Amino acid sequence: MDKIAFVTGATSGIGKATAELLAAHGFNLVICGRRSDRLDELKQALSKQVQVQTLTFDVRDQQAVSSAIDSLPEEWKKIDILINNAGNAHGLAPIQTGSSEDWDAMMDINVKGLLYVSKVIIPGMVSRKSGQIINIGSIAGKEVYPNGNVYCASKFAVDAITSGMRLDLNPYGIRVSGIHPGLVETEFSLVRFKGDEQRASSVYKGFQPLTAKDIANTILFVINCPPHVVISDLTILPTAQASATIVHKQL
Ligand code: NDP
Ligand code: 8X3
Repeated sequence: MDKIAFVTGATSGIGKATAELLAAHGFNLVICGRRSDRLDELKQALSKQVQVQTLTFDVRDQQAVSSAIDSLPEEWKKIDILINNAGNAHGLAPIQTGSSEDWDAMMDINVKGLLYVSKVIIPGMVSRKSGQIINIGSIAGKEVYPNGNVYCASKFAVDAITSGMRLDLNPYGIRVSGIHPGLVETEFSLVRFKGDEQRASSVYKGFQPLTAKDIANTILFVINCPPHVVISDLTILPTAQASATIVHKQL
């Protein structure tokens, strides 16, 4: 069987664009998310190019994560590339008024969910002494911005976990990369602002944001590096964005 890539958060945005691009480059795919209708639709489209398995689970539910992955046919359990992408921001509020439900969601999804998925997939990579893990962090995991508090903390944690994985998996030839995007126009802000379309679209007004395809291209570049090369840490920003807080907008 050709290489298998396992993509979390494939129902939307960066994960979906990555699944589409990897399919076009011949990777068989395990695509994951909670919205099974979207996974089925994507599977139907991509199955014309490669073999596709769908797994529906909430990354917060450790039992669901492991039983979903365990349910894969044996030949599909040899995952070559894990792309830990599932995640979101929930809310944008000062620390003194932030909602603890939002805090829980971000820590449980962005940090613990990434760990739960990795915990099931890494042992196979270790025993095969091969594999590649790409964790999607954020510019928010490099710089804290006002009201970003807990989302930033979750992405700083992703950055630290990525470095930790690289250290611990070094003896096994497993390549571990962190990709840290700036502003990418996806459903991200719609989720952050709880469905407020106007507020979400205003985030990307007055400049050209990154697209999900830009990040997918970056992921493909990282995957396609020769086996002796690992891109350990890559930050990618729109040209108009100089830092987490400085964006040159022309409104
Ligand atoms: P989207 O909202 O478009 O996609 C988020 C994806 O994560 C969806 O497929 C969603 O699937 C999945 N997801 C969210 N919560 C869960 C959950 N509890 N269990 C399983 N899957 C879940 O956003 P993006 O594509 O922009 O975000 C992808 C990653 O990129 C995230 O980690 C985000 O933090 C990061 N990022 C985004 C940036 C941006 O500006 N857009 C910039 C930097 C990083 P479903 O709802 O079906 O479960
Ligand atoms: C997403 C980018 O700047 O909205 O991680 O946090 S930002």
